[in-house]
Amino acid sequence: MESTDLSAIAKRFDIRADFVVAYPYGSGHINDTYCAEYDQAGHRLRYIHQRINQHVFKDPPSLMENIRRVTAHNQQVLAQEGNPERMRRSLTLVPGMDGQSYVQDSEGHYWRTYLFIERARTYDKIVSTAQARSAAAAFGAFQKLASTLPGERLAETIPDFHHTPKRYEAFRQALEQDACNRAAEVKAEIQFLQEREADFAMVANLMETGDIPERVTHNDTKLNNVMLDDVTGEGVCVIDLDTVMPGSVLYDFSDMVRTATNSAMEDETDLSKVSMQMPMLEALLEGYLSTAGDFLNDYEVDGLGRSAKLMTLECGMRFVTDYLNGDRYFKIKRPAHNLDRARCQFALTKSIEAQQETIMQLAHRHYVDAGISR
Ligand code: ADP
Ligand code: GN1
Ligand code: MG
Repeated sequence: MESTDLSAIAKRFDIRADFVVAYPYGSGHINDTYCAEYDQAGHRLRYIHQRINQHVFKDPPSLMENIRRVTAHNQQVLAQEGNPERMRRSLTLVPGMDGQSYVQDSEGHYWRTYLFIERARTYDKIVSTAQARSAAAAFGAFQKLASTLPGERLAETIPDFHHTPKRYEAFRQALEQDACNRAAEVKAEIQFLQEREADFAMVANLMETGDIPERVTHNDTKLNNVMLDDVTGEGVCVIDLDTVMPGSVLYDFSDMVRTATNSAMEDETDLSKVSMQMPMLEALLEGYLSTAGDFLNDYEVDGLGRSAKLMTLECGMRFVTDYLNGDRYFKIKRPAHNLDRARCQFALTKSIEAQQETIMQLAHRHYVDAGISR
């Protein structure tokens, strides 16, 4: 999109500054994100403008209502705590000129604007255990803040988002339809998934019985959805709130494992480079339990290790499903991108499986070490 179009969108938000320039920003797979620079009486300010992906999110107004409630609640709690950095610690929506949390353009697309979190950045690949600890502590703190959200149940912005057995059903349908004649290319992946069918319901079943409680969770805790401070490396702000909705803390922890322990990029094609790095997982446990440990029940604690691989497995399955469907969901940068991503996730799944016993021991030890009493 041209920056001239962006300037028309920009005018519709309540920004007391002159639009200067806008450019595509970040490496998210879903929304169209732009960083826009403004001049406010000689001072350069940045904002994030985002066009919501309506193919993925069918009901943007209720999605925006979720985000409005969650961000307002977080800001309120941080203000009550007297946090001097509260505007950096939680996303802040900039309303439209009409006071709404979004604006709609002439083509019917929904746009929203956030204050730009300065002096912090996201990472597509982990560099240090300190980063894993900080990211996990920030996601745990986010869950804790969300646990006091007042009002009715949040809308499910994508129904059954992490219901892994239903994701497998979608995979099987895509395979049956084989809309792009790609099924022959994914024989190894089909077998890989068939061999693991018994694992798919490990969280869904316990949620159905109520042993694992439904909580307000983030549901997309990939490493590049948390901003780390440029100087201290601390987890400053959790972003990408489109999937904040009812879920399980185990989805959040398991997705951290997927993105923060991988020794390679999400789409690495040299699979010999892909492995689950145990020191990163240990740092995730430490960081997560430091902020979220005191509200977890026994099933959740047990599940941290047990379901460590689930989101890696599920995400790989989603990538291969999208490949079969003709790449209609995730943004791609090359023809077989989704297949590469899937293969990388499955290689990582195998690496997690190979280290499962140690993961269970570590999870237990860290929980005891955290000295959490209930
Ligand atoms: P997507 O849903 O497509 O992943 P995100 O909301 O994660 O979109 O945004 C994409 C990228 O834009 C992020 O990874 C981050 O680098 C950057 N970003 C998003 N919101 C902000 C913000 N408020 N301040 C600074 N950078 C941001
Ligand atoms: C998408 O929006 P982004 O890039 O942070 C996806 C996640 C996947 C992830 C895989 C709404 O996350 O569920 O795990 O890609 N988000 C949605 O990288 O589907
Ligand atoms: Mg994102």
